[in-house]
Amino acid sequence: MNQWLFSTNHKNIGTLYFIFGIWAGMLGSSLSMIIRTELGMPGSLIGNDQIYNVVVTAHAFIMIFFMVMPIMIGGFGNWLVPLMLGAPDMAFPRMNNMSFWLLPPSLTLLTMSSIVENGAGTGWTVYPPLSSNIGHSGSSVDLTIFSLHLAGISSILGAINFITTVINMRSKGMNLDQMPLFVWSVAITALLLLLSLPVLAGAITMLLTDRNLNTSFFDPAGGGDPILYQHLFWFFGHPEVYILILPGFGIISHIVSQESGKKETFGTLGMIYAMISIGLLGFIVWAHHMFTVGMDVDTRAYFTSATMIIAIPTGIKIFSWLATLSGTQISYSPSLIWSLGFIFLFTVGGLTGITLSNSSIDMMLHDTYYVVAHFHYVLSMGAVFAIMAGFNHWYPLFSGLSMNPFLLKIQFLSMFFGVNLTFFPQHFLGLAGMPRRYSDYPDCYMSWNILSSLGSLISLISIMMFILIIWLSMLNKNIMLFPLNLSSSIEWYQKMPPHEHSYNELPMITK
Ligand code: HAS
Ligand code: CU
Repeated sequence: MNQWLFSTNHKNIGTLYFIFGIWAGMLGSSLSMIIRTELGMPGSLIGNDQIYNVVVTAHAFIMIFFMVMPIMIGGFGNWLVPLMLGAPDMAFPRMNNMSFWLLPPSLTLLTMSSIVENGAGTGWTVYPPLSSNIGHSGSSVDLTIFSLHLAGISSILGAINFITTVINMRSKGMNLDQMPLFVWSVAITALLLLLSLPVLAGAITMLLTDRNLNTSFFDPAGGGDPILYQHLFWFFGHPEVYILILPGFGIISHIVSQESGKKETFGTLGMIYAMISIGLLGFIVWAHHMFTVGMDVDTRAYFTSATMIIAIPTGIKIFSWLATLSGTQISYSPSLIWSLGFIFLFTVGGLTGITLSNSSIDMMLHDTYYVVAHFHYVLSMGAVFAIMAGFNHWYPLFSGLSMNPFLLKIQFLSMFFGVNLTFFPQHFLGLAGMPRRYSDYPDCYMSWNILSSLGSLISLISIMMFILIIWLSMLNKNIMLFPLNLSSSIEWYQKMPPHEHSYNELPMITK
C-alpha cells in the first residue's frame, strides 16, 4: 500500500488523482443536491442564507479545483502524456507525487473553513469587501485562502512538470507538430496555469494581509481599491476557465479521430494553432466579468470585441471535429456519444458566452441565472462530458477491465436528459431576472426551478448508475467486492476481448 501511495510512477499517480477526483466529485455533487433542494420550492429549507452561500462556494471550489482539474490534468494527463510521448515517466517523478499529496490537505483546509465560525460564503471569486473582516470576521476565509495556496502550489508544480516533460522527453524524432493533440492541450493548459496562478496567489495573499496585518490593498479607507482585487482575480479567473476545458478539447480530438477510423483529427495543425490562440486570447479578456463595475465605454468596447474573437479558434475546433466525423460510418460507441454530446452542448454554452460578452447585454444579465446556465453548459456539459468520454475511452487501458456498453448508453441518455433539464430552464430564469447566490425567490420563478431541481435528481441517479457500471466491470473480472451472480453480464464480458479498446494510437501519431 505504501509503495503505491508514495509511488513516483506516472500511472500510479494518475490513478491516485482519479480516485481523489471521483471522491471530490461525489462531495461536490452532494453539495449541488443541497442547493437544488433548497431551490426546489420557494421558501426556506436550510433557514440560513450564510450557510446556503457557504454550500454554493464549497460546491464551486470542489468542482473546479478538486474534481475537474485533478481528473483532467492529474488523471488523464499523468496517465497519457508520458505514454503518448514515448517517455518512461514524467520529468520530475518525485515532484509529481508531491503535487498529488498537496491536494488532500488543501481539501481538508477547505472543509475546515466551513466547519469553523460561519464558513466562507463569499462565492468562488472571494471578492472584498464581502471577504474582508467586515463581511467575514473569523478564520473561515483565512482557511479558504490557505486551501487555495496549497492547491495553487500543487498545480504550479504539476505545470512545471508537464512543460519540462513535453520539452525534454519526447521520443527521438517526434517534432512538436507531430505531438498528439492531447499532449498539446495539456502543455498549453500547463502554461496557462504557470502564468495565471501566481496572480491569484498574489491577490489572495494581499487579501490575507488586509484581513490580518492591517494592510489596505483593497480597502478605500486606507487608499486601496476593491476593484483591484477583481482585476487580479479575473486575470487568473478567465484563463482558469480555459484551463478547465482545454484538456477536454484534447480528449475529444483523440476520441473523434479514433472512433471515426481516421488517422488524424481533421486539420491537426489548425487545432494546435486554435488551442494556442484560445490560450493567449484568454489572457486579454478578463474584464468581461466586470462590465458592471463602471468602466468607460472604450474599455467596454475593447473587452467585448476581444472576447468575441475567441469564438473563431473555438469554431475552428468545433468544425474540425465535425469534418473528422464527416463521411465516416459512425459507430455509436459510449465514448463517441459522449463526444457528440460534448460538441453539441459545449457549442450551446459557447454561444450564450458570446451573448454575455456584449457589455450592454451583460449589464442586464450579470449575476443572473443566465450566467449560471452559460457556465454549466460549458462545464457540466463541456468539461464533465469530456471527462466521461475520456473515461469511457481509456478505462480498459487504465484498469484492464471493460464496462457494459449497453448500460453505458442508457447512462449517457439519462445524464444527457438530466443535465439539460437542470440547466436549460436556468436561461429563462436569468432572462426573467432571477439573481444568482440567493437562497430564495418569488413565486413567479417557481416552475422553472422545480424542473431544474427535478433534472438534478435525474443526473444524480445517472451518476450513481455510472458508479454501479464501474463496480459491475470489477465483478465481471472476479474482483469480488460483493457476492452477486450477474451471469448475463459475465456472458457479455466473455464475448468481449478484454483489450479491444486498449491504447493503440502510438503508431499513428508519428505520421
Ligand atoms: Fe464564459 C462567465 C463569455 C467560454 C466558464 N464563463 C463565465 C463563468 C464561468 C465561465 C465559470 O463575456 C462565471 C464566472 C463567475 O463565477 O462569475 N465564455 C464567454 C465566451 C466564451 C466563454 C465568449 N466560459 C467559457 C468556457 C468556460 C467558461 C470554455 C469553462 C469551461 N463567460 C463569458 C462572459 C462571462 C462568462 C462574458 C461573464 C458573465 C457575467 O456577467 O458574469 C467563448 O470562449 C465561447 C466560444 C465558443 C463558441 C461556440 C463554438 C463556436 C462556433 C463558431 C461560430 C460562432 C460564432 C458566434 C461566430 C462561440 C460554432 C456567433 C454568435 C451567436 C450568438 C450566434
Ligand atoms: Cu471569462
